[in-house]
Amino acid sequence: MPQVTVIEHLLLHQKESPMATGRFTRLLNELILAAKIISREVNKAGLVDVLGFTGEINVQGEQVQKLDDYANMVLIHRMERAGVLCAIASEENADLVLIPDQFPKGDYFLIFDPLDGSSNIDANVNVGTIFSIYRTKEGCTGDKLCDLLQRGSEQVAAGYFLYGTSTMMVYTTGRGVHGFTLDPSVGEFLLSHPNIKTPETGRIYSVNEAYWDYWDEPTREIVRYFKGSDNRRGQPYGGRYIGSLVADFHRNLLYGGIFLYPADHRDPKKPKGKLRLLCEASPLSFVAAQAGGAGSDGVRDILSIEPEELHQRVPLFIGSKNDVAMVEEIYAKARQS
Ligand code: FBP
Repeated sequence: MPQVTVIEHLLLHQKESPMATGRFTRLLNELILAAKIISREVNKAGLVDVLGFTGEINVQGEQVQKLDDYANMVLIHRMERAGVLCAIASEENADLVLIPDQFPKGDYFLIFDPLDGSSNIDANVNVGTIFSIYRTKEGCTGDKLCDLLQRGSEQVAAGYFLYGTSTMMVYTTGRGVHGFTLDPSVGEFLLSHPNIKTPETGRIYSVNEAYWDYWDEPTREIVRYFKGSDNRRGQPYGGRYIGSLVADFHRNLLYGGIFLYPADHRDPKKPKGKLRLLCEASPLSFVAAQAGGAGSDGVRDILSIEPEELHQRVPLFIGSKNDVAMVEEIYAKARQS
């Protein structure tokens, strides 16, 4: 297969998009550079002082991992200088990160989870960077949150970098989903998975069943559906759970399956599950939808949710479309009964 780089692929696709200007390519170029720097650090994590905690607690109430902090710093440093952004939002920062005055600004808004799966970093398990890109609303300056919060269906691009056996980039600009693998010998992401399509019915379910006691009855019925034989497959789905959303999502995208992080009814603080709408659920739901899959909060399409807060959380059911539809069906039946 001819070696196609991300930028070449983008330029090829750009011709199809009247809105495309060089600015988006510039944004993606900076994002790719940041991911290469993070990938280098992740790959040698055990050899340099980036394992463990910084001692700080982040806006999510979680202990900050050194590598998470490093990834966040690298991304903000690179993206501030991209010259095409009006603002940045990170899972690690309580508020918007505005572009310093010394740098040129633009009309793109970037949201990211700098290192997803942080609880797995020290154990050398796959982690990733998730990103989501919007354009500021017409006539808005882009430095106020209200200007920037938009439904997932308004994303102009989204995707993730997966730091695993190899480092991959998977993204969509609304024209299908494409995967690239980093070739360290040339330092380039090369096209390895063109036009990814996910099976309509999966064969894997990914959920942390340790929360069984904290789920409501319809949620338990859903998990029973996937782990039993009384389902569309007529046999149990395979149970796989890495505990890194980006890694679980990627495997299920390729093989077919569903990732579930239901609402937790134990702790009133987490009525809506754990995962963040803007930096996790929306970007991955855009990728899923573009690959023929879907993302839902159990009731509605994640891409239709109007965000109210920067760090808003949602229950997440994402992957093969027939499996996500089954989740919504079981919750709908429970609401009617
Ligand atoms: P962060 O690591 O970005 O905070 O993401 C949350 C996450 O680690 C997901 O990657 C993963 O799917 C989930 O939390 C695991 O949660 P739990 O340990 O409750 O199963």
